[in-house]
Amino acid sequence: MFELFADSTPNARKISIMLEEINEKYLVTFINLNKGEQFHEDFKKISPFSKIPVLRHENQTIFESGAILIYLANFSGEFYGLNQNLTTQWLMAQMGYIGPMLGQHHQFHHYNPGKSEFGEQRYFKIAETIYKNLDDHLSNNEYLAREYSIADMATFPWIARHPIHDIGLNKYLNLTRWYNKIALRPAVIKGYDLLKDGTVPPSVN
Ligand SMILES: N[C@@H](CCC(=O)N[C@@H](CS)C(=O)NCC(=O)O)C(=O)O
Repeated sequence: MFELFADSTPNARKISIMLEEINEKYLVTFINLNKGEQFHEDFKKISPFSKIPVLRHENQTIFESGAILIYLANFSGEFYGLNQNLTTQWLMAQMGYIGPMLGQHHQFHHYNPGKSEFGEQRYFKIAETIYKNLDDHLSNNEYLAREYSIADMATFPWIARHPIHDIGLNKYLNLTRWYNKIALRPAVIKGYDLLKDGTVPPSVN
């Protein structure tokens, strides 16, 4: 049995999607970020930077969503792809670039508009470039790393925030094709609804 410490955010959804994909049972322990529960001393013992997600399995806990996905891929023997270097490369691109940059775009463009014109413009442009670069790559690749893998599971919940990005996902045909295909997977639909409150991946208009 796995225990996932999470709130309904893209980084946490990566893990619930993977747990559904490998058909493992898991309990979600809700860490309410708005209430600052990530800063509780007990939680800090398993998450030194006070971030979700954290996964508990048997006698160990793991923080950092990329590390958790690799752990689960090794545990299950699934979704690391035939070429693990390729999968790791795209997973790390999500962890080190796509996630952090789109996260800044959320902050400046959506949650705090009007506070910094520079921040808004900088991260809007970067978000647009990320859409374009992913679209280019997906123009001759079905998935990020050949087969459907933890790299796609890591990236999907970030692109699923497209309604707040205001970039216009529908202009990027290859990225939209990839997004729609993943959004139809039963495990993705179940895992996306991490808190079981009926949340579904947003459709592309
Ligand atoms: N690199 C980390 C990032 C984790 C992260 O930023 N989590 C956010 C939610 S998506 C969080 O816990 N934020 C709480 C805070 O910053 O106080 C990972 O991928 O696990």
